[in-house]
Amino acid sequence: MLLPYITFFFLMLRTFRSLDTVNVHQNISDGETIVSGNGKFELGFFSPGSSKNRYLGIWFMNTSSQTLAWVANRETPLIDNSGVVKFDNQGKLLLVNSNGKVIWSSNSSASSTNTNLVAQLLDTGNLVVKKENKTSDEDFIWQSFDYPGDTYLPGMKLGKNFITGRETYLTSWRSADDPSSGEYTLRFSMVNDKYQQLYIIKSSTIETRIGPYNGISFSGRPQSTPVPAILTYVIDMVVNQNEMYFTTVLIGKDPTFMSRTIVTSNGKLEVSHLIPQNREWMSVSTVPVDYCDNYGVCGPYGSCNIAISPYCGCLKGFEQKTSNETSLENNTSVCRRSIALDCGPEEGFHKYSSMKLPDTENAVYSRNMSLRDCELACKNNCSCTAYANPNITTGGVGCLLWYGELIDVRVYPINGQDLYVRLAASELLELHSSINRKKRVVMVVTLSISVVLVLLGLILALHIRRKWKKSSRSSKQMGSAEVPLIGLSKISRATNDFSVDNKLGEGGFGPVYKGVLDGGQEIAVKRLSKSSGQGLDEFKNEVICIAKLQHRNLVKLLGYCIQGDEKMLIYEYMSNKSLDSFLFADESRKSILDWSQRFQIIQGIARGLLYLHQDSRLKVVHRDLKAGNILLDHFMRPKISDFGLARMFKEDENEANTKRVVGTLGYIPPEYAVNGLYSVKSDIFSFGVLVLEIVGGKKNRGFVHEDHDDNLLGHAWRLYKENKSLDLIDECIRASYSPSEVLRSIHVALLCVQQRVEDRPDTPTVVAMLGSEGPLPCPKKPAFFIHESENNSSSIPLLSSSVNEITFSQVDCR
Ligand code: ACK
Repeated sequence: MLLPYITFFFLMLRTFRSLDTVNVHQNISDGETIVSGNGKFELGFFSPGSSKNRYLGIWFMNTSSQTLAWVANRETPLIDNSGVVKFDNQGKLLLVNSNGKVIWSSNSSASSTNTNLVAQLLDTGNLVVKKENKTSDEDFIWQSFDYPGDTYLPGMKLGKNFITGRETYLTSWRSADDPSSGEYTLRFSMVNDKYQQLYIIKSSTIETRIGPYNGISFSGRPQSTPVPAILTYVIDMVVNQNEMYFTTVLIGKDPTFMSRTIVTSNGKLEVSHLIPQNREWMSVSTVPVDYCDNYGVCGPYGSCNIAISPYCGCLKGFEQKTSNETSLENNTSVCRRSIALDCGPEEGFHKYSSMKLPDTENAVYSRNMSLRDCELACKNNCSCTAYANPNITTGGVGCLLWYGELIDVRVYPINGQDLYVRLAASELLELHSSINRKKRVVMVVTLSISVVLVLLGLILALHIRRKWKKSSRSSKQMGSAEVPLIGLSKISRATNDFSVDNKLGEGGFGPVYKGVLDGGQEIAVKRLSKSSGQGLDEFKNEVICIAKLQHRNLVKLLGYCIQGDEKMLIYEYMSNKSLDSFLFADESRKSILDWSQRFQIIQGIARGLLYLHQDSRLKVVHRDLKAGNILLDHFMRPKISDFGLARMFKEDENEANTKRVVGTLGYIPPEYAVNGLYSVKSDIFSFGVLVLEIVGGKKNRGFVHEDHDDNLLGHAWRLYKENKSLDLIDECIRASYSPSEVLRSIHVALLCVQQRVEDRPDTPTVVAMLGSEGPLPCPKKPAFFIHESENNSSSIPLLSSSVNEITFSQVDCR
């Protein structure tokens, strides 16, 4: 008897879960959830960590462990599963316990009673109350983004509304088990006319200052791991009479990308990105980073430098107080002016470069003042102690004037700013003459060294000249390659002298190293071994060919190097390496690539090929398309690499002939293996093999089956004829695949590996067939190689004849 009710209950639950909206007649009970339209966020009841308390919250979906983005009743937990969210027609969300007592309310109200009100969980993770058909921010009656907990999500505004007085800031959780307000907050500087900076505050003490805002980001936030090139964070700073806030906007749409920023319960601000492959959060930047991030740690006029010991010193023109002075004054300040100011006309400013600008609480900002006017304004006011232009985007316009002590200054190794500090005339004179003295000493030393160097140089010149002539001859042959020539020393530095630790692997033509250029860019260096088969011709070919090509599915060549005997290609670094390192690996690595990723990889490779064959400035046949030559970036997007064997065709040229058959067995089409004929259809054949390998997770060459001797192509054809194509699928993705996409991929692959060139589809057709759902032509028996016997050492494979007899299919075929 109970069964129908239980079934009905689960049906209700499932229907409910797919909704992102509830109206005034619907309640949400513990156990029920609503899901944002894009499937990224879910709202419902949860218990954090080991706690038994129940809370209403919003969490990220598809993460390996539950990650909360917002909690409603963080201070008033429910002690059992009886919680219900009600929603009244005045726009109020109410959380009610088993006694009917309201334990949390959104405290919002619509201007009039309205039955068309809805509560909706938006794609951004924002829970909003609004009239049913309203979409804009201003129309929301209430939104959870105005009441954040410890998490900042892109699109949220942190700051203050001067009209309502509401301040929006983050507050840490007490602990992982307890979302109630912890000790730490992240707040914007709150005085209306102050320049923008952020503080991490413990109770009411500033722990760390992040900023000031430099027009692009908050200085003092460490360089985070770069977001993928197609995504950019833009900080939007809004300051007007009514409000002052900042928000971040993600530009460039990668639907899988998720980011969050939290204040942890131990007072750190942490930015993390979700890694789609393992659904785990990767921390990309954390503040505070080091000792110098402790707010004001070196006292007023002190300067912290993490690169020297001790970290704390005084700004130039200031000196350490004696211990007597410090104890007499009974404060922690340790720096004082070496020479007191008298506001005389000779007083001026000393420029400190690469600094974190002092706390702007003591500063006044003028948006339109030039740096020269800024200096004059500071000079004309005896209590002005320093000035700077905080905004690096305005070309020198914008002026901050500090009055009183300069606090929380540090030296940055990179990305610091210029600060001009007022000093007494005699101090400036002393500083500048000591700088001049130093300059003179440096000049004398430099001159003597130069003389010695010139002599040495002359001796070396002849030797270098000889070497240079040799390498420039090679460089000239590169013609008009559109990528820079990079010096060997730079590459050596980037790869730690080609250390074994940096080695990524060994390609056909030599080792590949990971490197990091001086600016921080990660690279992969393909170093052609002297003994390799890739001579100067193939090298030139690869540079000239790929330098002219730019597409998101082709690996990007950043530069090349020819010096002496060394020949190197410098590529963008692909953090997930090659496709074969996933496809043909052990179960756990294989299963990282689920079906939807595999299908996207198939489509990405097809688009890359379309560009090579048709859309680029050249018509290029790759000739060595295989899983090992598909590299995967941070987001598992495929990029075709290794253009050493590629050939450029003239626009009206369709086919070429070679006596030297190159490529990789298992991927070579019959007309090329036997007659040396190649065309874009050779790449189509290799693509077909590759697709079957991606679907099946097995190599074509070396494929064994207990029932027959066919290779993967033969096996796929057998299954196709028996209407069992789905049996081809890699075991470890059985849980994730879409049958229609798998069947379509196999069908298209079989068309690509046809024996006769004219039976294979052209590249635009391949791309179109993969992206549509319409009927497909029927494949004939593919060109598959008879299984090679163990002792067959022939490098040119034997072909089975293709018999054009069966027109039988699973996907509709014409
Ligand atoms: O499969 P893998 O780990 O990925 O091993 C090979 C190895 O170098 C020899 O080709 C890796 N490799 C090649 N080019 C790149 C690149 N641009 N970024 C990262 N790894 C690369 C490849």
